[in-house]
Amino acid sequence: MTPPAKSKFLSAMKTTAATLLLLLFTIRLSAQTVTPEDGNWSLKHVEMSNTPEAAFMARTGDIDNLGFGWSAGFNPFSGNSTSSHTWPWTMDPADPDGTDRIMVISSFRGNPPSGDDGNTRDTSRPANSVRPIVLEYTPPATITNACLQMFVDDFQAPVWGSLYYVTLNGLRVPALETVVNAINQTGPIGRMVTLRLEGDLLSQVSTGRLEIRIDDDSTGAGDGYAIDFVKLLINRSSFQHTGAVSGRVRHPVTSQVIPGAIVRIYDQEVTTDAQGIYTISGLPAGLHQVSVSVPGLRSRTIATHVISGTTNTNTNITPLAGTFTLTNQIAMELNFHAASGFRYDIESSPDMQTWTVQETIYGNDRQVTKFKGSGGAQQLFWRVRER
Ligand SMILES: [Ca+2]
Ligand SMILES: [Ca+2]
Ligand SMILES: [Ca+2]
Repeated sequence: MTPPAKSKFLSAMKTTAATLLLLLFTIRLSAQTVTPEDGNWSLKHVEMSNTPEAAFMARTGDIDNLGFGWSAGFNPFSGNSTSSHTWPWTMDPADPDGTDRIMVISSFRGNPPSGDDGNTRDTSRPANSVRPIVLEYTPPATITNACLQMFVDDFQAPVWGSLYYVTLNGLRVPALETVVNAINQTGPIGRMVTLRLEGDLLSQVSTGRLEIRIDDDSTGAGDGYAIDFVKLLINRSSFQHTGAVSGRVRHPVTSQVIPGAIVRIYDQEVTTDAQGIYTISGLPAGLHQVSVSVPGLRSRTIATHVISGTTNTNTNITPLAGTFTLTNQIAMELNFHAASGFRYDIESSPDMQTWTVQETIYGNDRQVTKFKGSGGAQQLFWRVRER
């Protein structure tokens, strides 16, 4: 008996739907990424030995861009930023605590001093509370070096005025604080941070449990962020994605180039050449801290990024001046670097003995130029003091 046309049509539709579902399932399966250095990206927790990168690797959190997935050809380990994604999103309850979820800083009380981001505006407590991320693993018997990588999303301290602190097993991690307080992710985009664990932090690695907390308990800023995954490498062999950083070191007061300054990124240290220029290559991709030391000046740290296969040529860095007397000239140009978090008093004196504050400048990581004249008939001396 021939089935009626309508039933035939329904049957054909059912077959098509089943084929489509099967196709979608196949695409999903084939889209699953497995690499020798990271294993199966969709696993929520991974421990591996003798990868191409290190003797031991542990990861908490799947590598899935908070569940949004990666665009074609994008590699999260390259050091590049992702494109923007939507927010908020539905959390996967299977994801490890602290990963793939929006976390709004705990000092936020609804009255942000400098505005707020979408993470803060479109989510509420307690669902968006900060959660620490815990990485548990069985560590190898001998640990000589360790590297922590995190894929971070939507950190915007320069925009909203947040001031993050980072702890690892309760210990402050200044290098990571430098990075997360400097990056402006201009919204919901992600990028990897690469941190060398040394000293006290390295000794925590042997405990087999690392608890990472990132929060701001002081500013009340309207800033929320997210972490895709945290990855630990112990006793590395070689990084799969490396790049270089170069820049120039200048004096904070005179702006002249400084030869012989010591610049340090990750586990490498170089000195600047006669033109004050340094280059460090073979660095693991990701956001990093750069520090500079010059005798007679205070060390300074800033953030930079390393992108696989490229050289980031603009990482210029100026050490801090400390308390200094600038000059005893008449009618001169005061030119100095005003670092964030410092106050600068511009003072004058008729005799280099008694100084009077004429102007105060609050540093915002910028170069300041002031022209100061003589005192007419009376000669005036000028100085800048960093407080
Ligand atoms: Ca996930
Ligand atoms: Ca944010
Ligand atoms: Ca994830």
